[in-house]
Amino acid sequence: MPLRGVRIEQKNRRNKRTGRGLRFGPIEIKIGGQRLRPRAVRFVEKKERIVVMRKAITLGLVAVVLGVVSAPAAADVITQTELFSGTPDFVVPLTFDRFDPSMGTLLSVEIEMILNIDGGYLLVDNDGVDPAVVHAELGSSGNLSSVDVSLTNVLGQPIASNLVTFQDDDFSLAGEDGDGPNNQNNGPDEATLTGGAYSNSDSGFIHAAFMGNYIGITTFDILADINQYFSHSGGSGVEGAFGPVFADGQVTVTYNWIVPEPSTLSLLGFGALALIRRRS
Ligand SMILES: [Ca+2]
Ligand SMILES: [Ca+2]
Repeated sequence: MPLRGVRIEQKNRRNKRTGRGLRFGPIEIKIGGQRLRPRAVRFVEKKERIVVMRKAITLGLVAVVLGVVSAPAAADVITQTELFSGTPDFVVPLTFDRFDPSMGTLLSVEIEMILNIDGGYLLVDNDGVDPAVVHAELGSSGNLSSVDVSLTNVLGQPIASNLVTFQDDDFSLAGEDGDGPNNQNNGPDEATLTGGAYSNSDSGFIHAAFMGNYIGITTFDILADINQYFSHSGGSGVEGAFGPVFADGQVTVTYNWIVPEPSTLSLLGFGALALIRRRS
């Protein structure tokens, strides 16, 4: 059972007077970073240590009670997912609800983008005299943006600003076999990367400085900008022919939040403090 904000510490210390061995220092109980009973550092005898340990166990039990009631009474998650699909290039606005502050306290906001591709092709044709090894990539790139909210993550970087889902392959192409520029003949100087189903994603938690953007009773839009992506490299005499991929995916906004119950907390807190005072 977690003891939220409660620490029971006892450090080993070297006896400065005799310089011998390690001895137990005083037990310290801290709640919320505050020491419960401030004591000077001193060395305690074994018998006294047992008494102190018993006191610590009693206080620990109180702390357990405190820990239980001070834990969020209702931690919850709200997840909203909006879908997109089509043949790139396209831009689609995705609309989400802000977090209603009357419900409780917003702890974090996570944004995730998933981008799937399927189909399409990239043909590479060597028109140079020398054979060439060509690296080909085929896919789609996705970019999220918004004028309503910030998409900056906890490291200060934009979330899903350039998410690329692609497949790639390397082809050994023979030298030009006679098709010439702007023409292909399915010869040994050509190869085709045929599009299949692939997926990629990017996600991150919104920087605390921008969480306020997500609080309110209105909605906000995120623009998903989806584009074709292809490239080939490895032969300067290579030309390409291209068929577009189909893309689909989703953007998910997740709110982690709690409902604090301050009245119950303070009542039990006072009760526990009274118990601590009576026993110490
Ligand atoms: Ca050729
Ligand atoms: Ca050609």
